[in-house]
Amino acid sequence: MSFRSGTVALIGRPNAGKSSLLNALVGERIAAVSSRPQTTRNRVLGLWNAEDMQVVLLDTPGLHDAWTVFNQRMVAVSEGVLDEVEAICWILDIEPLVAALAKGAPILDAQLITVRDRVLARGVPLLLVLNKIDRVQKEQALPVIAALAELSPLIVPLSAKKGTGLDALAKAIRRVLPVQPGLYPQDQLTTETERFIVAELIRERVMEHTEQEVPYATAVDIERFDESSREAGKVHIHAKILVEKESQKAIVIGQGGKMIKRIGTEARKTIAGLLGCQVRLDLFVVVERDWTRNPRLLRELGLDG
Ligand SMILES: Nc1nc2c(ncn2[C@@H]2O[C@H](COP(=O)(O)OP(=O)(O)OP(=O)(O)O)[C@@H](O)[C@H]2O)c(=O)[nH]1
Ligand SMILES: [Mg+2]
Repeated sequence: MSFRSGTVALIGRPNAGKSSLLNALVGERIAAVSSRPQTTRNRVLGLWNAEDMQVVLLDTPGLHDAWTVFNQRMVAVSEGVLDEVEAICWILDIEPLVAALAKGAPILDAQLITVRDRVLARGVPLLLVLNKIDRVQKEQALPVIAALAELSPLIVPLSAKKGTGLDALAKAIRRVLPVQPGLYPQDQLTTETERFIVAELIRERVMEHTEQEVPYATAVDIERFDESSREAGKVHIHAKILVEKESQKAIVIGQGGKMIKRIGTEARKTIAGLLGCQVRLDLFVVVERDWTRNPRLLRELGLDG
């Protein structure tokens, strides 16, 4: 069978499951996933290596109404990615679409129509992924597929979380990729640095366990990534969790240090899985006022676009 490869953007609303899908396809936890919207802040590249194709997947920040400078930058990142790809994979959470049809409302609300228009304007093949299929009945999914059929002939219902429907997505993507060799070695998972992924996996745990504004006031900076004992199976990581206020620092640390301990324990497990070795993880919570508006810090954190 001829080998195909190419670059595909994963775009969609915050929380649709783009990063979950990236991880499911890559087969490793490389992108942060949390139940909060706007978890992803950067473009994240993952390689989906199948026997007969290599897909360069670009995970993106969720497309939403940008209202702060920081969020505008996130939307700009997603828009920019659309210029670099052979195909666009638009991830939609199927649950609200089922609900819209049940109410007799149009399947795409105003925000989704904006996304649709931006995507169609690119003129590259569009695949629709209806994610979270595990949350609805099959009979409910069929009318959604019918209602979206005019947008694309390539519609794949799946569950990124359960890993079901991925074969159908592979088939659909193969149809739109050119016959050409892969750009990267077949055993490579990503071009992101381990440092970046580790920071993301720590931030993911903060986002999952904190509430209100705290998830959005947080960034993670890896101060030290000591690999001197890696051959012996050990890595020592020193990471700073940046917040904007003292009150947020207190929340991230938690009563008696309970919260930071939980974040550290969970993050360490995932990081150890990713690095394939033992990990010592030291976390420090630091107040850095206005880091989301500080160009120097944004640059240091790779968040300046
Ligand atoms: N039930 C169910 N939940 C899912 C599925 N895929 C993702 N989720 C959950 O949806 C939430 C959001 O997932 P993410 O992968 O972070 O979504 P995202 O689109 O990357 O979100 P942003 O980065 O904020 O734009 C998480 O709680 C996931 O566990 C799925 O197939 N089924
Ligand atoms: Mg994401």
